[in-house]
Amino acid sequence: MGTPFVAILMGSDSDLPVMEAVWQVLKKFDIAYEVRITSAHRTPEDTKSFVTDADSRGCVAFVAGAGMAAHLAGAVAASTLKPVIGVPIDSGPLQGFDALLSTVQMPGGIPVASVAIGKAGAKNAGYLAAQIIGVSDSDVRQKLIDERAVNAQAIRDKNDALNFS
Ligand code: RP5
Repeated sequence: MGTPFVAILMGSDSDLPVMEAVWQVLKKFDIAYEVRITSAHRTPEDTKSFVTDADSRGCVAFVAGAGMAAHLAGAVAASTLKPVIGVPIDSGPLQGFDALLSTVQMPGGIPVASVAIGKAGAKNAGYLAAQIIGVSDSDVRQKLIDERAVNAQAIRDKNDALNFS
C-alpha cells in the first residue's frame, strides 16, 4: 500500500471553485490527495470503481462534494468503510439547502459526516480529513496544533491592538 491519501470527489466541474478549498487545506499540511470529477447519477460505475480502487490503495478518508439532489457522498459511503465527509455545494436555485439535506440526512447505518454548505464547508472538510489523518500521524497533528496556536495568538494580538477597555 502506498502513501496514505485523501480522495476528493465532486459531481461536476462546476463544483471546482468550491471544492478546491479542500485541497488548499491538505496542501498546507503536506497531505497527499487525489481529485476526481465523477457523479453518482451521470457516472455511477466510474464512481464505484474509483472508490473501491482508492480504498484498496490506502485512501484514509473520502471527501465528496455535490449540489442539488446531492447523493454523491452517500453513494461513496455505500462502497467503503473509510470515513466519508460530504460537502453540500451551493449550486442550483435553492442555494445548497437541497444539497445540505440530501447530504446530511443519511438513513442510519451508512454515515456521511456533512459539513457546512459551500466554501466554508469545503475548507472544514479539508481540516476534518487532516484531523482524521492526525489521529495516527504525529507530524500532521503537530501542524494542526501549531496552526490553532497561531490563530489564537492573532486574536489576542488584535485585542491588544484595539485596546477596548
Ligand atoms: C450536481 O449537480 C453537481 O454536483 C453540481 O453541483 C450540480 C450541477 O451540475 P452541472 O449541471 O453544473 O454539471 O450533480
